[in-house]
Amino acid sequence: MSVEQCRWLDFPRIEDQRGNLTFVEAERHIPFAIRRVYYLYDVPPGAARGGHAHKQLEQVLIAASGSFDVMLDDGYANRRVTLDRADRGLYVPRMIWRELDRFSANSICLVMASAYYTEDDYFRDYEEFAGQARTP
Ligand code: T46
Repeated sequence: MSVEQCRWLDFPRIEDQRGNLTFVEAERHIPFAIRRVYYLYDVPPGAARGGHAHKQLEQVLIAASGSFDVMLDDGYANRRVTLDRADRGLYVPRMIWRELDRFSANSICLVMASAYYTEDDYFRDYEEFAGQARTP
């Protein structure tokens, strides 16, 4: 996997005088079958989340409110992106280390995931992850 395979997904945005509406349709907008949805909220100023990679899990992250940064690392290269639009998702494939920080006040990180939660799917040690990522 490469950080270049992390990509933006643009969702429909319907605007009217009452505000905006964005919808996400499973097979149409998300490149995997959604098995789980979770969200990060009430993140205190200066806090960081993530700091791990997944062996198999694929995810789409959305800044449903506010903004935050995601640092993506494939074991060779890294890339930092800002999520600040509720109508745009970031697709993160398996075997990408991620770290989330710079959460704005009242931000919400909404995540759609390809599998149920299991701790067995996590690399929580960077060197262990990088060793595996660099193995041909
Ligand atoms: C990711 C970033 C963006 C569950 O019980 N079920 C779940 O679905 C999740 C995601 C977590 N948990 C438990 C596991 C830990 O005891 O909640 C606790 C905190 O999880 P974690 O430290 O992994 O949270 P983050 O915010 O560092 O990472 C999460 C996801 O784990 C991860 O896949 O990409 O959000």
